[in-house]
Amino acid sequence: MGQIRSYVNGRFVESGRAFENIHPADGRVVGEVFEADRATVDEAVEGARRALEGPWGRLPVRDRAALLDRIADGIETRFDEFLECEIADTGKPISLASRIDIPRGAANFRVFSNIIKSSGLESFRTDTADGGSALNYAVRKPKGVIGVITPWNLPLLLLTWKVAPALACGNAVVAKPSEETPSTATLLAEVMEEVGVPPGVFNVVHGFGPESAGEFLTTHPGIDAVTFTGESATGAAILRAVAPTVKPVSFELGGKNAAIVFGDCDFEETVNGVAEAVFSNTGQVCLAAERIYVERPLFDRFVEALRVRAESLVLGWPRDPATTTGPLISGAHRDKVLSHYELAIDEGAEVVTGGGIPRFGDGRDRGFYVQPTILVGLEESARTNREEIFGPVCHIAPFDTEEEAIRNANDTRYGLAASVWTTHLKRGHRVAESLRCGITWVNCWFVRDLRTPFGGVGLSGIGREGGRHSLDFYSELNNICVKL
Ligand code: NAD
Ligand code: 6OH
Repeated sequence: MGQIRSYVNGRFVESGRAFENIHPADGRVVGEVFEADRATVDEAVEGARRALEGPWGRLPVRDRAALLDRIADGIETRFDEFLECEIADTGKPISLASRIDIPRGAANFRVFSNIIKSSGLESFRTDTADGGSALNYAVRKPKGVIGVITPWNLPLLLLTWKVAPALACGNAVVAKPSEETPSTATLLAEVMEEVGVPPGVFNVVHGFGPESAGEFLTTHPGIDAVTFTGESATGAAILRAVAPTVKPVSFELGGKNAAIVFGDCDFEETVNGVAEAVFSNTGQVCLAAERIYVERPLFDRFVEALRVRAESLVLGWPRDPATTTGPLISGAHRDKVLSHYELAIDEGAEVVTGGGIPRFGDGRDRGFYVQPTILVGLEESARTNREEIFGPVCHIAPFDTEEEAIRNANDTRYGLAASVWTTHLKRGHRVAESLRCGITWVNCWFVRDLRTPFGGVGLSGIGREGGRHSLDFYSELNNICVKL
């Protein structure tokens, strides 16, 4: 995207400091990002506050919804540019970005346009002491200026997942995308401008977390709520930052997700599904399965089938339609993933496949690829089974009873997602319900209905978004009690 500027109060602005935007497939510099300083963040927040006081704050719901539809149209009109930008920033395969990332960017706006149009609220008729009655009903109001902070793994998808409901509820937004993936957020700002979103309603500030745009946002007294997706440790830092100004938060954090494979599963469907859950987006998905538990009679056959799957992945250039697996996001993240591969070996793991860096003999050797990796043989207590790795890697362990599988799956401080693979109907329901997490799939993975609650327990987050759960976070309810 060349030079990438923040979008503040309806203007694209530069600043004195810039950092490089690197293409993860070959380490090439593909752009320069101007870092927002404190004054720029102040200007964004002030612009957002003014927008709330202007016509945006009085816009009828149907007009807000129509604007969301136009934003979705705008993303679709510029689909190929969004695709190019997402690929340049992340190195993810075109097959993935064109199927998931960009379409979901548009879908998030359409879905919340529909949801806000059709949402209603509860009312109660209340008996009063004088023998009469009162009518209670709630009205929904915007929360104010929402700080949106998002990660690099699904940049447009995760940004719009928060921006769409925030705007649907009538808020103004200051968004800080990840420093690794600034481009699609900037393109989204262009779309907002093109379709007539008033200045100040949507702002983008580029930069890092600590002592940069992220922290300027979370500590800003003019920000009314913070919604964040990213690492659990960052969530903890943000909680500390918002404490003095008591801002509400919505957090979608890390995961160490389990997949439980029973002997009665549909084998082909399960191997396909688990391979997707482990390796898609090069394992850089908060919902990815990193701990696989397989009923003992099926264990050897399953490990072998997943090995064949892992070895057939195509680690290619992002624009090659045949590529299934891109690089990791950065050299630093690759170092982290490789250190986990080494740790697993130190802990006594047997490496079924992978474990290192692939060699290509071309520019990809300067990129951040790692081999898809399968590990077996570790204790449950090993760090490899405890810490989120966020790469194309899983550990597979056998189990003997349903109780043991549930106990192991739940033995984590995280609790985002899980999957259960079985053709036994009652068992599917039973096991799903006994797992301590926010999202459980049975015989599938990452099948999304945007009306459903999405979020995690424990280290995996605070609150739920999706459908009316998003409306509840992005608005304040005012209960009105009328004596009749
Ligand atoms: P990260 O926490 O390092 O960064 C996320 C965002 O927070 C970035 O925009 C970053 O600049 C900003 N940030 C960092 N420190 C900050 C601070 N002190 N104050 C304010 N902002 C700050 O996460 P990441 O490395 O970009 O993404 C990977 C992590 O995100 C993984 O742990 C993954 O599990 C998690 N994740 C979770 C979900 C989910 O829905 N639960 C989705 C995607 C990613
Ligand atoms: C995390 O990496 C994936 C999160 C997915 C969503 O938030 C979603 O709405 O599908």
